[in-house]
Amino acid sequence: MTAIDPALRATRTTCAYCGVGCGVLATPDGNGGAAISGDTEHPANFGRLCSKGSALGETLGLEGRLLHPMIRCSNGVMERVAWTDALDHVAHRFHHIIARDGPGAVAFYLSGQLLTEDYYVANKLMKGFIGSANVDTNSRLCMSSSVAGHKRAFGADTVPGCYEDLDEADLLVLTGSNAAWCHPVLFQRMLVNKQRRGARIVVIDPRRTDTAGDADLFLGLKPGTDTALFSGLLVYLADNGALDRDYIERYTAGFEDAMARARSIAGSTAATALATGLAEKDVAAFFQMFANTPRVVTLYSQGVNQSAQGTDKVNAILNCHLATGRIGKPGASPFSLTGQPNAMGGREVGGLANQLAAHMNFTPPDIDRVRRFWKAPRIATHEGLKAVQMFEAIARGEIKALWVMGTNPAVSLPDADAARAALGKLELFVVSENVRSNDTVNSGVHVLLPAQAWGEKSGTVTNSERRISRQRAFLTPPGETKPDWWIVGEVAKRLGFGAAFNFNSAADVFREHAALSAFENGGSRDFDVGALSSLSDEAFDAMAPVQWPIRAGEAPRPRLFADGRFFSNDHKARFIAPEVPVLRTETTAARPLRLNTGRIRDQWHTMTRTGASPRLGQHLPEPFVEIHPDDALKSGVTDDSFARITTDYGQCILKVVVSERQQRGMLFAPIHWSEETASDARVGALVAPFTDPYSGQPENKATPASIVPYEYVFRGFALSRALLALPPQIWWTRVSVSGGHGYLLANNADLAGWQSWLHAAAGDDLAEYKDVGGGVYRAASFSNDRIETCLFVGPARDAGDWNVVKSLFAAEALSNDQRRTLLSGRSMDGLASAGPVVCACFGVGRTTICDAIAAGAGTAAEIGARLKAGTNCGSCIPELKRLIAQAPVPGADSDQRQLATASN
Ligand SMILES: Nc1nc2c(c(=O)[nH]1)N[C@H]1C(S)=C(S)[C@@H](COP(=O)(O)OP(=O)(O)OC[C@H]3O[C@@H](n4cnc5c(=O)[nH]c(N)nc54)[C@H](O)[C@@H]3O)O[C@H]1N2
Ligand SMILES: Nc1nc2c(c(=O)[nH]1)N[C@H]1C(S)=C(S)[C@@H](COP(=O)(O)OP(=O)(O)OC[C@H]3O[C@@H](n4cnc5c(=O)[nH]c(N)nc54)[C@H](O)[C@@H]3O)O[C@H]1N2
Ligand code: SF4
Ligand SMILES: [Mo]
Repeated sequence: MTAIDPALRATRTTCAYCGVGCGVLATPDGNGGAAISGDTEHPANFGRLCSKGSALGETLGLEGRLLHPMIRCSNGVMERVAWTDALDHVAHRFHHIIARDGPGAVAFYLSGQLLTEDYYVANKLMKGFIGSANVDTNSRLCMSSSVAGHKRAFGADTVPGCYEDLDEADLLVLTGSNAAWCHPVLFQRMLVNKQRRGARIVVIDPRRTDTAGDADLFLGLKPGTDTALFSGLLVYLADNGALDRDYIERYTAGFEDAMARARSIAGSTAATALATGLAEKDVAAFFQMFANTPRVVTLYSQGVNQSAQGTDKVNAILNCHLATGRIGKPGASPFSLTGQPNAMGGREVGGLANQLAAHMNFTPPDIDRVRRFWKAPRIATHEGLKAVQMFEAIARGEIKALWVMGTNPAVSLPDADAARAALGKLELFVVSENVRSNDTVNSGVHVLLPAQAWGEKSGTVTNSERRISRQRAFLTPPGETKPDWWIVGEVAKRLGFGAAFNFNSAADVFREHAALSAFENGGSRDFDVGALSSLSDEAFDAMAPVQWPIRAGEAPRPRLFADGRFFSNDHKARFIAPEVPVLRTETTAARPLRLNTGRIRDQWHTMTRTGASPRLGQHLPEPFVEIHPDDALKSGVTDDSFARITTDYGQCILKVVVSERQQRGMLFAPIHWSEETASDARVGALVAPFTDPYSGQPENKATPASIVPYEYVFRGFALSRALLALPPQIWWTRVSVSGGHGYLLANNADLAGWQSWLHAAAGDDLAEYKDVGGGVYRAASFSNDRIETCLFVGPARDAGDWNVVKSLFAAEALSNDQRRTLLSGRSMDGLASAGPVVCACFGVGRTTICDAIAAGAGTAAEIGARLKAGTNCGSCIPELKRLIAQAPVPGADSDQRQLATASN
C-alpha cells in the first residue's frame, strides 16, 4: 500500500464498484497514482473498504487505456483522429440513418457505471430529441426485475429502507445474494449487528456461499423456487396470526387474490418443502423466525432478479413485507441490493427503455410534462427495446446504428456469441470506453471515443439506499479523454439541438436533472431532488452524501411507506399474485445439469479494471466451474482437472473445482473472463437468452448444461513484463502479477513447440532446462538481473510452483543462488510457497493460514494476530472461518479435507 505524503491533499470520492457506494479518500501521489483509504465520514462505510475498494490505487495505470478518438478507415484499420472529426462523423452518420430509416433504427446501450449526469444527457438526447426510446442499459441484466416488482407493488421504483435498518434488524434474510463477496462492506455491517445485538441471519441460495458461512440457517433451495418459498411464507403468516390486518386493510389492495394464489402454489409448510427441495424442518424454522421477528429485513439480489420469473420473485417477497406492515420501519423492510455504483442513478434519470425520465413513464400526462420541460421537438411516445430484444433487432438488421457507453455487452449479454455477432452487422457502431481493447470494441467498432475513467470523471452516483454521493476527480484526465456527458452533448449539438445541450459542467446537468424531478411533482412522484436544483457550482463540489427524496422545504426521509402512502393512483400498495413458478427450460439426458453464473470476491465484471491489480489477481486466478462430488463422479471429472461445459448456446473449457458447497444437479461458473483474459472462458456465451415477461431481465442462473472431462498433456505458466502473443491451440488465462503479466497454460503440443515459440517471443538468450523424457521445459530470459520472460511447462502438475516463481519474477534483482534455483521451479531457502492467496491485502496464502491453524489459531482474530490476514478490509474473513472449520481433526481422513479445501 502506497504511503501517503501529507503534503498532498486527499479528495473525497465514491468507490468505482458496487452499489454499497462506499466513501473513498484518494490522495494522488503526483505520478498518476493515488493512495486509497476509506472515508470515515461516509455513512455507507464509515471508513471500511473491501478488497476491491482497497485495491483501487492499483487500477489507475494507463496501460491499455484508450486515450484518443479513433475511426475505422476504409482499409479496416483504426486510426487516431481529432475530436471534432470523430464527433462530426458520429453526428453525420446518426443523422443520415435517422433520416433514411427513422428514429427506431438507432439505439444507445448504457451502463450503471456511468454517472447520473452522463446518463441524463444520453437519455434526453435519445428520448426527447432523436425521438426513440431505444435507450437501454446493462441495468436490464441487473436490476430490472426489482424495478418492475417495485412499480407493481408501490406504484414507483422505490427502495423503502436504508442501511441503518441492517444495524437495527433482528433477522436478516438474504436471498439470491452472495453479499460476503458482492456487497462485502454491508455484509460486515450485518455481521456486526449479529455480534453486538444477536441478529440472526438466514441465507437462501442453491449454493453454500461464503455468505452462508455466517448464517444461522441456510436454505439450499432448488433454483428458481423463491416464489414458492415466499408464497409458503405468506400462507404461514396468515395461518399463524402474523398478519398486520390493519395495515393490509388501510394501505393495500389485492390481498385476497395474492393469498389465494399463494395457497395454490405452496399451501403448507410441507408443500413448500416439496416445491423448493428443502427439508420441512428448515422451512418451518425459517417461517417461525420470520413470523416471530417484527424487525426483519429481506435482502435480495441477482438470484432473485436474474430469472425468467424474477419480477414475480420480487413481488412474492414484497407481499410478505406488506402483509406484516414491515416496510420502511426501523429494522424492518424489503431491501433490493443494487449491483453497480450507479445502478440507482440510471433508474432515476430513466435510462431504461420502458421509463421516460425522472421516474416518469410513457403515459400521456408524463410524456407531455417531460416534453414541455425539455422543450423536446420529437419526444418518444412509447417504450423502446429492452437489452436482449435490442440485440435481436440488431441481428435482424432493424437497428442499424448503436452507441455503447460503459458496458461490455459482447461478454455480459446472455447468448453472448450471438450478441457479439450481431454487433458485426451494424452500419454504425460507436463505443465510448476507457480501454482500447475489450470483446465489444473488438467486435468491429467503427468509432472509439475515449471517456474519462474513475478518478478523472466527476459527478454523482446513487447507492442502494437512495443516497446520492459525489464521485470527484483527483487525477488529470490523460490524453484526450472527455466526460461521457460532454461527448453526448457535443453530438447533440451537431445534430442541431445545441440550445438544449448547452451544459458546461456536470453541475449544470445535475441542476437540470434535479429540476425535472421536481417539475409539476407536488409529492405525486417518489423521485424528487428538487431541493438540489439550485445548487451553486461550489455547493455541488462540496455536496455531502444525501438520500432522496429531497423535496424543497421538506426534511429528508431515510425510509418510506411506514405511513402507508404509496405512489399508485389510489395511494395504496398492491399485492401481486405471482404465476406458478416453473423454470423456462427443462434439463434433459443430453443437458442433465443447470449452469448457474455469478461473481467472485476479487474481480469486477469483465475485469477491465480489477484485472489490472496484481493484488486482486491472486485470489482466484483461473476461470473455473464448480460441481458437486456426486456429479463429478458421474461425469468423470476430477478436482483441478479440466472440463468442457456445453449448453445449447455455446461451450467453455474451465478448471474443475469439486465441492460440496455446490448442490447436486448444478454447476456454477464465474462471469469475469473474456477473450481478453482467457482462451475458452466466455461464460456468457453459454447462457440462454430467456427473459422475464415483465422486466425483460434475462435468466442468467439456470441454463441446462452438460459437462465432460477435457484432457491436456501439459500444464504450465509464463510470466512476462510485456503482453505475450501465445501460440494457437492452447488453453490460457491471464492475470496481472507484480511486475507484469502472468499466464496459466495447458495444451497438448510437444515441448519442441514450446521451445521454439519462446525463442521467437523472448529471443535466444535464455537460461533453459529441458527434460524430454520427463516432459519438462523451463526457461527464462533476463534483463540485467531481473527476469524478463519465463516459461514453465510440464506434465500435469509438474510444471513448477507458480507462487514461488511469481515472487522471483516480482524481485528487482535475483541473487546468484536464486538464479540457479529458479529453473527448478521449487521453493528454496527463505522462499516457501504460501499457496494460493486468501488475504489479498497482505498476500497471505492458504498454506500459511492452514499452518497457523494447525499451530493453534482457532479463530479468524487469532489468524489475524499471527499473520495480519483479514485485518485490513476483512473480505477474506468468511474464507478464514471456512478454513478453520475444515481443518483436520487429528486422526480424520485426509482425503475429506482435500475435497473441502479445493473449493473456493
Ligand atoms: N466481487 C464483486 N462484487 C460485485 C460485482 C462483481 O462483479 N464482483 N458486481 C456487482 C453487481 S453489478 C451486482 S448486480 C451484484 C450481484 O451480487 P449478487 O447477486 O450477490 O451476486 P451473484 O453471484 O450474481 O448471485 C448471487 C447468488 O444468487 C444465487 N442464486 C442463483 N439462482 C438462485 C435462485 O434461484 N434463488 C436464489 N435464492 N439464489 C440463487 C447464486 O448461487 C449466487 O450465489 O454484485 C455487485 N458486486
Ligand atoms: N451470465 C451472466 N451474465 C451477466 C451477469 C451474471 O450474473 N451472469 N450479470 C449481469 C450484470 S448484473 C451486470 S451489471 C453486467 C455487467 O456487465 P458489463 O457492464 O458488460 O461489464 P463491465 O466489465 O463492468 O463493463 C463496463 C465497461 O465500461 C467501461 N467503463 C468503465 N467506466 C466507464 C466510464 O466511466 N465511461 C465509459 N464510457 N466506459 C466505462 C469498462 O472499461 C468496461 O469495458 O453483466 C451482466 N451479465
Ligand atoms: S463494498 Fe467494496 S466494492 Fe462495494 S463500494 Fe464498498 S469498497 Fe467498493
Ligand atoms: Mo449488476
